[in-house]
Amino acid sequence: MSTPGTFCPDMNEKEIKTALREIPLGGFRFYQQIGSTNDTALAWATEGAPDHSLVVADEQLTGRGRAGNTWYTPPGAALALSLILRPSTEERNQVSLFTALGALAVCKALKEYGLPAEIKWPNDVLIQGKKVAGVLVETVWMGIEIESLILGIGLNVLKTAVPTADKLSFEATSLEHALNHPVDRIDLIPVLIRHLIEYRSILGSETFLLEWQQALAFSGHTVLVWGEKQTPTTGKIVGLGSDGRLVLETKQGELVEVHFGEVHLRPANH
Ligand code: BT5
Repeated sequence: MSTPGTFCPDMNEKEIKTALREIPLGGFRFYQQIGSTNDTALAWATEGAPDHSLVVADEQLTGRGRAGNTWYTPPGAALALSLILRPSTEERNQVSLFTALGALAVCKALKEYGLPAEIKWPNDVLIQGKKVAGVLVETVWMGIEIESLILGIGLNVLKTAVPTADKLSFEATSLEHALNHPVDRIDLIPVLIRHLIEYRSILGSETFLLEWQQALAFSGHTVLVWGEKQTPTTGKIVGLGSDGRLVLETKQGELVEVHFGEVHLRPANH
């Protein structure tokens, strides 16, 4: 792992491939500049990319978040990657857990850098209450079956990755800011992919749900949630249901399960 003295700001295909040599990838594509790694991965998946094929880009011009939100990935500063997964029959029934898989892997990777990270349910990773990463899972359908999943992760590594406040709906940060020194993005890629593969092997298990629950941001605190399918609800986060839905306890003592999907969550005092 890099120390500040060995910091290397550039990313190039050869070095990433070398860093990934021990990771069992199905394929690998690197782009200095791209529209969105998820779009490229979606197209590659449709063309038959094998399981665990990876798309990495230095810069995204049309990086996406959920529901048409923009995800900013300026050059030389962030990680933007998409992993193509060919789900097993069992995994097809657990599609809603892949967002957590991505978020958990980011948390575990950041832990290796000494950073305690938390998951703002469902898809944000926070350090010190600020967003450092976002996860976007998209699906490729074949008839009525999910044929592939695209697990996209955007992570602010250097300070220059963080957009200006006018572009944000929630405060953001970077690894560099939190650690007070820069981090080599190339070192981070295999760490992250290793944890993605590890969590995939225990998807939906008790350990998976427990680690997810332990990583929940604002646990025990009152939050407001709202979304496309979710009526605005205020309640205290009490944990996760057996299928990974967030469970809130309202002021009246009622337990409410939050729908998966385009859900927004804010601490009630935000
Ligand atoms: C997400 O959406 O957080 C999912 C972001 C996924 C990005 C990755 S990068 C690789 C892959 N390729 C893609 O095109 N996408 C994926 P959401 O929860 O909707 O949050 C989006 C919101 O986060 C925006 O509306 C901004 O407010 C904020 N945002 C945008 N860029 C950010 C950044 N670099 N850091 C922190 N917040 C950001």
